[in-house]
Amino acid sequence: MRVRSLELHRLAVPLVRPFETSFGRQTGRQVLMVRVRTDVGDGWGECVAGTDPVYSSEYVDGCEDVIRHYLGPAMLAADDVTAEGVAALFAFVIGHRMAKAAVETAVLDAQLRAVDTSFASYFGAERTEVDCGVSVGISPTIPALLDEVSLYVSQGYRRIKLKIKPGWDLEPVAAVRDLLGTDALLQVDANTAYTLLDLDHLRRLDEYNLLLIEQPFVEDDIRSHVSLAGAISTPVCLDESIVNTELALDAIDRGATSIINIKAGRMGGYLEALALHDACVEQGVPVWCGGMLETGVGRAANVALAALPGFTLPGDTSASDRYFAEDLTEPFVLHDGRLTVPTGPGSGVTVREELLGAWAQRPVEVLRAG
Ligand code: OSB
Ligand code: MG
Repeated sequence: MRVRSLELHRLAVPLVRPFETSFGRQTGRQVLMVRVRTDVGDGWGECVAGTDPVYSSEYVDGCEDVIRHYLGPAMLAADDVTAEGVAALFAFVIGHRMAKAAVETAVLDAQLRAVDTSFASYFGAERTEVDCGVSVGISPTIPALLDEVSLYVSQGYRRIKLKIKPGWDLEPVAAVRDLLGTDALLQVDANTAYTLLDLDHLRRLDEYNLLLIEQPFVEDDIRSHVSLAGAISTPVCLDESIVNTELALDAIDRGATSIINIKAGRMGGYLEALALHDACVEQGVPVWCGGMLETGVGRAANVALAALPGFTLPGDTSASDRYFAEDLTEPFVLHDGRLTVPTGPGSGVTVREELLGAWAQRPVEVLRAG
């Protein structure tokens, strides 16, 4: 296909409640949405980068800049663009995976819509619905946390993930384990808030029958994750560190991680995410689908990915109303703790143009060839 233009939409999307992690508290999301307009039709991709470079080195203004100055012009100059060729087209730019993923996903959406194929069938999804978990932020108090967890349990979520940090770990985990009972699926996510000096403290999490502990140490520090994994019985799962398949396989070989959180946005796109999924299936390493507070556009693709056979643990694929009073697309609604995998062409969801206008932070920027 030929890409005629790329549109950069910057939206301010309100959250239904603040979301707090070890790296900060947010009350809304600044979202970059990319629309490609091609000779075979249009496609959308959502950029998962946050407002500030605190989860990864990427941030939304930086993504916009790299698309404007590098990725967009390269794509507009190409005679024949395919989703499978996007990674090679963008290889001259080092890193910037979240920006690359947004553009690649928009191209894939356009490409698949043109041949009436869903993301799910292109990915090789085997399920029509996926088990859903929910990520629960750091609360002001334990009672407030228990209220929030109780709400999600009553809504049917099949797994709870608690954000932890030093000073907010053993106590909230113990209280939630008590609330849920011994067998309910419970895991924790530290978002790099600890160091190896905390090893003895982290070992105390073993008491709570957790599915896993996600990313206790900084993303480059594979060695400390190896040490921790050897010292605790709770499985260690990497998130931030997993930026491509090669590094993931290396971390698995070294014993740093025995479960992988796959986020396509963090890995440069769904094609790289598929490659990692396949490699993990081959190695017998369970994977689950992470999230980045996506609107319906990103959520649709995540739900399709989570329907692949290697995704054996519930993902952070929660319903639209976990984060948004109104979603940018038709809402994703939980049924018996599951979301239905979209079956329509491309992402299978439709962007509500009126919300693009209502949430616009600034006028749409259009990149054209020449
Ligand atoms: O570490 O998984 C994470 C949100 C933003 C950035 C990083 C993370 C998260 C979440 C929420 O945990 C996932 C979601 O519900 O979309
Ligand atoms: Mg995480």
